Order: sequence, then structure tokens, then C-alpha cells
Amino acid sequence: MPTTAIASAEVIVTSPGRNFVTLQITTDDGVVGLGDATLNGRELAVAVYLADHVIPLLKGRDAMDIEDTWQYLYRGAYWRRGPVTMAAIAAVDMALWDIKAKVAELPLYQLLGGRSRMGALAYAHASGRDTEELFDSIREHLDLGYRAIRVQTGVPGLDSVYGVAASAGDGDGAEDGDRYDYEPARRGAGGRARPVEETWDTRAYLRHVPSVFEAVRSEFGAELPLLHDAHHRLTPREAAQLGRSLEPYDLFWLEDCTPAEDPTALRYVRDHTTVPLAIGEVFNSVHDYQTLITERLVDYVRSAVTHTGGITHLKKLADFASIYGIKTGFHGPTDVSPVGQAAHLHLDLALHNFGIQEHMRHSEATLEVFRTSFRFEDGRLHPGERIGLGVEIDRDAAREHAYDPAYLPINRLADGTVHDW
Ligand code: EZ4
Ligand code: CO
Repeated sequence: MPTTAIASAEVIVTSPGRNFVTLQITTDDGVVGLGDATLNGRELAVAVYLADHVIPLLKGRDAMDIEDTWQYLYRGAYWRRGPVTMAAIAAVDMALWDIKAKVAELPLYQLLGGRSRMGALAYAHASGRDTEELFDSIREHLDLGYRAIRVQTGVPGLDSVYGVAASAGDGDGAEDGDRYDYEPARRGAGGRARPVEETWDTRAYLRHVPSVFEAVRSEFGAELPLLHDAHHRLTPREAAQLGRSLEPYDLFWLEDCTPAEDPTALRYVRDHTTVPLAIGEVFNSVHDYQTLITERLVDYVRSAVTHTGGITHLKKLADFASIYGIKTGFHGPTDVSPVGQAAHLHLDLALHNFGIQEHMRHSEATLEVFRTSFRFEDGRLHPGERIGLGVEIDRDAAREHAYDPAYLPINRLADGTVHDW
């Protein structure tokens, strides 16, 4: 038995401001690896999948055999893909890379090919219910040092819009007094949480958004990279209209303009607008991208390491995309834990076709449980020089935050029909 044989594995569920699922793997000689398994709003399904179906298979396997373990769990399941399975495999994969890099006594990026750059350009989320609030939010993020900004805005006539900061204290997990610039899964003590239902109006949105980008460009100038997320809400024709109307404002990308599960929708969008397109945060496999990449229907792949089978699989996706000149823009919301975000940052440093890294700051409570060595300089993130992924979990702090069910919102059209959010 090698000393790197897996001795034990454990699922840690904790909720410091929001829910996280973490897999901790320990080898015979005591090396510990962490993997993120957080599936926002469906967290316990992955926790149970890991505990009941994966951990019993891990004991005694050599932690060094990462590719073989990945294939063993993926092909062995018979049932291909799916967010629950792929998040579970991702967590194992991340933990094994963490272990391998610790055994090698190197920061993980060294095992992924070493540095292609000194830091990963990160974009932050700015939002406002109106232009004044939005400008304040953009200025705050520029003051924090961000050099690329995602712009989300309220729409006249709509009470609330997903992705637009609400005020604190409304049960969304924000700390008191803070604006809330990350997208909440609403929590509710004792299992009483229900998805918030919001009303959506595509025509009002399409009328309003170009005027917001016009205002932002005239206030903040032509250079600042600006991004926008449409959260899968548009038909191909509507997406083409939005893309065209945003062309004068030179976006870095338009994200998730159409429902992601229909790759052919993007053929229509591509034919009608030159706005750069990004998609993939809800994908869980490189196969989900096959048409999009080979037909060059997107400019950026948006997967998260946690939701796309871990470092092993995300590296394959990035390499596949690179052959077509397509870049990465990994999904970095706060529901990707600091462990998952660390994996992104190591890949971002190493990958030649890195594009940009999404970054939503984790709350203080989260960062007390997950101790990172991230650095942020000149708008660029760096994972730090600790060996492995470079994140430690404080088990005592983790225990203080019990799981609290949470759901993403539901959108309905004026006639009551459920819509994409
Ligand atoms: O809505 O992570 O680009 N970022 C996003 C996210 C997602 C959430 C869903 O879990 O769209 O904020
Ligand atoms: Co998004």
C-alpha cells in the first residue's frame, strides 16, 4: 500500500452566510486535500451522493492516480454527466490535486504548467436599481481596485431584478448594512425557505439596458471592460436584438443570453450580432460545449471547476477551447467556495488561453471558515504561494454555521408563466 493511499474522506457542510459543501480527503501519511462540492440550492444532494456513493469507493485508492480516479467515478456511474454527479467528481478531483501538489511541495499552478502570467484579471459585479446607485457601485468597485466590471441594472416597472443589489436585512444572507451585490439563494431558518418569485418583462428590459450602457460609457469612458449577464432569459431573436443594441458600447462579453441547453440558439445570435458571447455556468461537461466550440459560437467558456468535473475536466475544456481560439472566463460567484475559487486561480495563472476571472468577494464569515492566501493587486487575483490549493478549513468555525436551506428565485411573466431567471 503506498503511503499516499486514501485513508479517509469526509463531507463538511457549513453555512457561514451561505451554504457550502466541502470534501476533505486524508491519505495514510496524513496529507489532507480539500474539494468544493457546492451546488447552490441543491447542496445536500451532492453531500449524500458523496457520502453514500463515492466515499466508500475511495478508501485504499492511491491519491496520486487522479485521472484514473476521475474515469473510474465518471464511467463507473454509468449515468453520464448531471450536476450532482459532476460536482461530486469535481470535489474528489480537486482534493486529489490539492494532495498531489502538497506531496510535491508546490503551489498547484506549478503542476498545471507553471505561470503564463503574474495574476488573473478579475471582474466584479456592480449593480443598481437606478443609474445613480449603479454609478456608486461601479465607483466602489473601481476604488477597491477592480479593472473590469459587470453591469446589472434595475428595469423601470419591475420591482426587483435578479443580480441587482437589494438592501441588507431582507433574509438574503447579506451582512447588516452592506449592499448586497451577489446573487442570493434565499435562506430560511428551519426549512421554511421558498424561492422568491419575481416578475419579468423582456420588452421593458430590452428597451432599458442600452440606455444604461450609454450612460456608463459616457461617465466611465471607453477603456473600462464592461460585461453583462442576461441570465438565460432571452429568445434567440431577442438576444440578437440586445446584442446589436449593445454593439456601440464595446462589451467585453454578453453572458448567458439564451437558455444554455439549446446550443443552436447561439447560431442565430451569432449570425446577427458581433457582441462577444460567453456561456456555460450551468454546464457540467466538456460535451455540453462540443457544438459551441467547434462552430465557434462563443468567445468565452464560463464553467466553474465545481460544476464541471474538477480541475482535470476543466483543463480539458480549456485545452479544447484553445484550439479554436476561445478563452476562459470561469464562473466565480460566492456559491463557488474559496476552495473552488482557488482551483480557478491556479488554472488562470497556468492556462495560455485565460480570458478573465469572475470574482464576487466572499463574506467575512465565509473567510473565517475558509482561510485563503489570495492576493489582489492591480485588478489581478493570485492564489498565493502556499503549497497545494492553498486553502485551509477551520473545522471549529465551520461547525458554528448549521445548514440553512436556500433557493434561487423563480421568474414569472406578467401572465404567470414561469420563465428563465
Ligand atoms: O446566478 O452562481 O455569473 N454569475 C451568475 C451567478 C449565478 C449563481 C447561481 O448559483 O450568474 O451569480
Ligand atoms: Co452568470
